[in-house]
Parts: sequence; C-alpha cells; structure tokens
Amino acid sequence: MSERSPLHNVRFAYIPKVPEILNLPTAEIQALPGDIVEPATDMESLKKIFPHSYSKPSVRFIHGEPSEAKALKLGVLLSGGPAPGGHNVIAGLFDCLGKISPESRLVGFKGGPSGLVDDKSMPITAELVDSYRNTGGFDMVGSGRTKIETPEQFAKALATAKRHGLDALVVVGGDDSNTNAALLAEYFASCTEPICVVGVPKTIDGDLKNEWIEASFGFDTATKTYSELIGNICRDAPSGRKYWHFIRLMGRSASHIALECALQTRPNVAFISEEVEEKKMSLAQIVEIIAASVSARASKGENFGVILIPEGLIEFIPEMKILITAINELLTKEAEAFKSLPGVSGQIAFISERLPGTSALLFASLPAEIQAQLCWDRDPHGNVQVSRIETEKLLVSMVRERLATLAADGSYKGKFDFQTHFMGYEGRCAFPTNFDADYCYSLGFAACLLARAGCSGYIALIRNLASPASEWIPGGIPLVSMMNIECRHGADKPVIRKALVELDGKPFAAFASQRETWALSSDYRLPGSIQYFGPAAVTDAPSMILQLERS
Ligand code: FBP
Repeated sequence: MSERSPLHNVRFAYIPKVPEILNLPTAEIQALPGDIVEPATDMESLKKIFPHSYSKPSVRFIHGEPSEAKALKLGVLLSGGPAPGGHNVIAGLFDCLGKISPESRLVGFKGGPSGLVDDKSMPITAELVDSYRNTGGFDMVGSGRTKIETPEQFAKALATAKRHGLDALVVVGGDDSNTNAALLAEYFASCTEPICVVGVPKTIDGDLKNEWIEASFGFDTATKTYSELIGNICRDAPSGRKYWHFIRLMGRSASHIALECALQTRPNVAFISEEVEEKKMSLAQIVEIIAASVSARASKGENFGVILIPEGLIEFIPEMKILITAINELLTKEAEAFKSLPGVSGQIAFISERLPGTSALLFASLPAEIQAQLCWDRDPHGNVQVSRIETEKLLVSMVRERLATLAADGSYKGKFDFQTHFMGYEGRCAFPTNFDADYCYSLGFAACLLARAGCSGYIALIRNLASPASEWIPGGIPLVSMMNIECRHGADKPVIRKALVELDGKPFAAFASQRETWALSSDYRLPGSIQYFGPAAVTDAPSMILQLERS
C-alpha cells in the first residue's frame, strides 16, 4: 500500500481506550484466581482428554503489590478467517510486553497454525506494529485454517516453540482455532513443557461467546459494514421500485450477523437459521414465506423489497441438513473414489447414485450449480464451505416458480424482478470500529497478562462491554470449560461449543416482535457508515445485540 488514504494515516494515531486496570504499571497488575469453571456437559470425557487442563479457575486482574519485572518471549498466530481488529490484538500484546520489560520479544508465526508447525516466523518490531495499528486485515503475519491434529504436527509445534524459547503462544481464532489452542496447551503440559497457550476470541460470525465471553471481536465492525450497505440498498429499493433484493450474509453457522443487520435496518423479510431449525421448516415453507410477502406488497403496488438470508441457513433446514450430512459421510468414506472423478457432472452423478431415498430426491430437485456447490471440498475442520453455496440464487429461482403458479391461479398480480447480493468478505478486513479497536487492544493486553501469570489453556476475555471502555473488566477462563464432545468427520471430538442465536433471548424477541410490521411497511432504518469522529453515541456504540443482551 504505497499510497495511504487520509483516514488510514489518521487511524495510526488513534489511542485505544482500555479498562482502567490496564492503565496501571504492569508490575502492579496481579492475576487473581476465582472459582473453578467446569464445562456444561461431557465432563467425564473431557476430564480424560484434558487431564492437565481440567478444573481450573476463572481469572481476573486486580491492583496488587509490585512484582519483579521479567522479560517474556511470546509467539502469536492468527487463525481462520480475518476479523477487523486482529492487528490491534498484536499491538496490545506488543505494548504490554514492552511495559513488562523492554527486553521482552514477540514473534509472529506466518500464515496461521501452519507457520507454527513449519516454523515460518517473523520478529514483530515496534516499526511493524506502528504501521498496522487500528487498521483492518490479518496481513501483518497472515492467517490460515490448518488444523493441528496429527502427533507429528503437535511434536513439530512444540519443537518450534522450544526453538524460539517461547514462554507462551497466543492463538487468535474462532471456535475451531481455540479448540486447537486447548489441545496444544494440553499437549505441552503432558510433555512437562512450561509453555503457556492462550487463546483470543475472534470471528465476525459472533458465535464464540458464552456467559463469560460477551462478544467475539470483529463482529461489531463487520455487521456495521454490512448494515451500512443494506441500509443503502433499503433506500435504493423504494427509489427504483423495481427489485426485490436477496442479500445473503456471512455467518457459517449461527445467524448473529443476519439478526444484528435485521435489527439495524428493518428489512421486509429476514430468516434466522436457528428458528428455521426449531420450527423444522422445509425449503418449500421458506419459499412460501417469501412469496407471501412479495404477493402482499405487490397488492399495495410495492413490487420491491429487501430479504436477508444467513449463509448458514442451508444447513439448518432439516431436510437439507440430512442431505448435507449424507454427502459429508459419503465424501469421508469414499474420498479416494470421489477425488478420482474427472468432472463436476461425474461427481454429481456419483453422489446422486449413493444418497438414500428422500435425500436423493431433494438433491435431484436442486439446480445443478447448487448440487455442485454442495459437493465442493470441506474445510480442514470438516465444515461445508457455506460461503460458496449461493442460497440466495436457489431461493430466487424457487420463489419465481412459486409466483408463476400463484399468477396462473390469479392470486398474484405483481411484477417480480430481483437482484442478488452476497456480503461477507467486504466486512472482514474493514478498518475496525472504535469498539473493535479498543476491544482488540484490550484483549491483546489481557492475553499477555494471562501468559505472564502462567495461565495455560485459557482464553482472554473482557466483560461489561456495553459500558464505556474504562469500566470493562479483563480476565480469562479455561478453554476446556467451553468445550463439549461432537461428532466431526464421523468421530467424537472435543470442540468448543458454537453459540447459536437464542430464540428466547432479548435480541431475537426484539426482532420477532417487529418483523410483521417490517414485512408490509417500507419503514427501513438507515445506519449510515462507520464513524470515528464525533459524539460517543455515534462512534462508540456497541452492536444492538450486545446492548439488548446486556440491558
Ligand atoms: P472464522 O470462523 O474463521 O472467523 O471465519 C468465519 C467466516 O468468515 C465465515 O463467516 C465464512 O463462512 C468463512 O469464514 C469463509 O471462509 P473462507 O475465508 O475460507 O472463505
């Protein structure tokens, strides 16, 4: 980036706001253990898998007696999809290390977990950090989705950490990456190596949260970026009065992004995957909801509208879920035979022939592009790459068919034209909002303090996020307390539980109580673009979900 925009230059100078306790000299910040935090389920199995990491207390920081300064050497890696604020986690780590001792060092592992396994590293210097402060992206050190799972990979990761003389490794990632962090911490401990592993909760999807972790970083910026764009489309729709906009939003599994964007913009229709699953809705029922809305608005002369579709929806429609599970099993069991097939049509035929009855019928009813997208490679953690499945186009084609039937029997007299959109990558590397810039810097700082306190197998956290940053409460909890046992790739594995949208929670209730009004009116809400300067209510407000959950 040889030429920087004025905003880019100005953001370097932004000083993140931090919880009051983090302004103390680091020598006077003490880690105070609280109660033991246990996992909610699968305790016995997890105890066996994590004998060294099980039964550990929560930790918070207090003002204590000054302790002796000791230089630390930390490694950091960014894992999974980018999320705005990742560079500030590194800045927070770096600054905290410098305050602990100027002799401290930070090493970055390039390209995610594979950088640790293959020992591809780079020193993180003051000059480097200063050229990335408060900017989006993960490009300072890069990221990747490698899953550390074989004994060789674990041994190589440990060898790298020892070669660099690390006191601790900080893993910045989502649920899968932090599961990896927990496994690494357990492995290091089982080898009696005193190298800490500390996680940091990242993901724009917002599904790495629980009673301790109020939000994952990046969610705030990503949803504000999408909401600005959706708001703009909401203004275009009644201006042009000729298109229905089908907008698919990222969020691999949970619908937090779609829910937040719906609260921010008030679209005519928005689906929440968790509700679709709970109500056991079929693809045909989803199509019917859209067709009914199109038809009702057409009768008012409004042949336009806005629909939000979470990208994970496809996996939450029960019949599609059964189909995807069947395809996953086939792709695992018959991996070699499948890979040797020359073309897409051969692959589709291979799958079609082997699917059980109802799934075979459903698969056959889907457009060829969707069939192909369902057969594409899974990610290294065994997940379908839903960002590549064009659910919005599938719905458009089915809604068109349904409207044609309704028109034929005279119950629909409108004109249906459409535009499709997918919003995902546009928001993952945006300049972090003030909220994410502050939150990430504080998380980096807290992760460094946990590492100094020897809290291995912990994830850094900041609580009280709906209040001003000075009132935030930093701390940590054991990663194992967030885990359960799930079937992955056909085998039972310990994984961090994904936090789905709670249908009895306040954010969903706020949405559900208003959606019928939004369906018919064109009373859209226009959030506008992210602001960095001006009144705090405009620049620093956290997401609506966070505000509602903490109200
Ligand atoms: P993380 O969970 O790793 O943060 O990634 C989330 C995400 O942005 C999803 O919303 C999306 O489905 C996926 O990454 C896309 O992944 P990729 O970058 O590999 O295309």
